[in-house]
Amino acid sequence: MAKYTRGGYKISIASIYIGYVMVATSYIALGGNIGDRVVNMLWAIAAIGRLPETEVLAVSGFYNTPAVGGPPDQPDYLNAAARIATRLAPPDLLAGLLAIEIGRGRNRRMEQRHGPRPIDLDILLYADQIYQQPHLTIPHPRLHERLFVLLPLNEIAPDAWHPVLGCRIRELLTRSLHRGGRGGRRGYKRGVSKMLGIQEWKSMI
Ligand code: A4P
Ligand code: MG
Repeated sequence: MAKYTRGGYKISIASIYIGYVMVATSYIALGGNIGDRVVNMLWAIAAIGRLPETEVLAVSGFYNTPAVGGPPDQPDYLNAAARIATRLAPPDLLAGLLAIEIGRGRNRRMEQRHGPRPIDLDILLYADQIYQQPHLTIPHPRLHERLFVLLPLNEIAPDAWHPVLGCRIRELLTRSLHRGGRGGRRGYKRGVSKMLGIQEWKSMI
């Protein structure tokens, strides 16, 4: 597909334009393991929907997942994925997500790497773009390694395309489940479970 570069990121000519501003479909990972995890998740979803020029199109169920990495004995996470439509460029979308994290009490200065946090919002995919800057990498560089990302993402976007690995999310999930080990099938059996289906959490709003 023909592409040109503007402002450091590639724009596909297949992207949709409404007026003069491109609308991109993007996928966001949500995760947190401090406080009331369900409330934090619902709060973050609502806040994403209030970002300028952004609409939440779909959200997966909420998954209870054992922590991967970080300090020992940190609490389980709640993880989910959301599909959004946005006119924000990737750096502006990231800035919006970081502001939401801070609004929910996240304080990076006090955190250990991969340590407990009320809410973490990562950009997984942005249209079919590959974006590499010092503070932002899209697709998210660890998307394909993590069952806690792939399970919810596959629920809402099995056919979404990973532009670096050249395959669909459903294939990445299948590979991850068959790999075994920490993020694979054995990890799944060790405690990843769907805590709330979409209808269940929607009924809580
Ligand atoms: N950054 C670069 N690319 C991106 C992107 N695509 N989306 C930069 C968002 N941010 C991106 O992230 C550090 C910096 O990465 C950001 O300031 C941004 O400039 P952070 O949110 O401060 O820290 P982090 O999330 O701890 O770092 P990292 O390395 O992104 O960690 P991961 O990979 O997100 O893992 N276990 C379970 N079960 N569930 C989880 O959700 N999450 C983590 C964090 C570890 N273990 C987990 C979970
Ligand atoms: Mg993050």
